[in-house]
Amino acid sequence: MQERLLELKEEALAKVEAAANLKELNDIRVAYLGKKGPITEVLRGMGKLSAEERPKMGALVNEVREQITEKLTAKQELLEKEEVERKLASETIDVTLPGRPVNVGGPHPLTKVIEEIEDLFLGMGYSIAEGPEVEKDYYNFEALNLPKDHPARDMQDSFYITEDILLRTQTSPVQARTMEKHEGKGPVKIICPGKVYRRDNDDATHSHQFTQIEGLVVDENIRMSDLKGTLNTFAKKMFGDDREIRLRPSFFPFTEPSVEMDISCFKCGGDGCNVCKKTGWIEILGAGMVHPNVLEMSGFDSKKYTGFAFGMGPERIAMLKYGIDDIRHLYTNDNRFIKQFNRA
Ligand code: 2NM
Repeated sequence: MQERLLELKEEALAKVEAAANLKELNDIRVAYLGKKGPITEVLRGMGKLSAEERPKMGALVNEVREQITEKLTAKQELLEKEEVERKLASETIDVTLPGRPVNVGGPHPLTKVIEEIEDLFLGMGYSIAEGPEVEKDYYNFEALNLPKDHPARDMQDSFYITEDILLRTQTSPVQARTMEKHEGKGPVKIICPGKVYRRDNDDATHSHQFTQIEGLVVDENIRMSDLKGTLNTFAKKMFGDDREIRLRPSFFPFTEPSVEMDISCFKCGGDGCNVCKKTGWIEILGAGMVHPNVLEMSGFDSKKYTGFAFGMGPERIAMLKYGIDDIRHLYTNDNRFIKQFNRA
């Protein structure tokens, strides 16, 4: 029995010595010292020994186990240390290497124009109103004096989702909703920036999705002169102090009378150049006095209240301002394009 124990000890110590990794070491630990291992088996056989031999053998078993355990622990420490050293060697970082360049973007030109217009109107006491892009036919058309079968609905081919739900074709439904919320009481003084959608084939000047900013003021005694003064201030703040404006008669179903506003060309000052197509004037926005039908449908007494409204396209303004020749540049998000507006 003693011989068998010493044999097992030598065997175990040799294997521990030869173990190549922690997994092998653990397997050896289980094989020799575990409950089903040969040493436990020797212990079990001790019942057959005489009372004299039993303590001696017990002591020997304990000594053998201790020696194996000691060797295991030492080997484990060695293997762990080797592993750490291997890791350190393979994961060295050369702190002198230059960093990888980060492709930094910049503010999007469209965002810049929208924020500039927003700031300008906020400074004149307007609030910003927002609403859903998936809109009811009622707010998008009906409440804006465009009843079903109105010929002007053809002007805006729309993305319909159901018979009476569509992607809004303008931001004016937000204004109809806001007026409704006021329950017939003024003043209303808002701008509505946001995305709109029209069924159009994309090209250099058209996009099926673009942005609009529309403004609305409703109160007692709002007149055309208020609209004109507001637009004049806007034109000068946005395009330069020496801008002049001119209003041309136009038509929109939701305003009467309706106008279009031109500004004197900010590039040539009115002499005629490539930006203004030799006319000296650049068309910027549409506007007008809110149609009484629109006021009434949104709950305002059109005998007591009047209002003006205007609408513009930030894409067009951004393209004019930055000399962008294709609207699609604003949507392809090529960083080489966007980066150029960091400083402007
Ligand atoms: C424009 C031109 C003229 C407009 C009208 C309204 C509302 F809701 F008050 F009826 N919102 N926006 C309007 C008027 C928009 O865009 C070229």
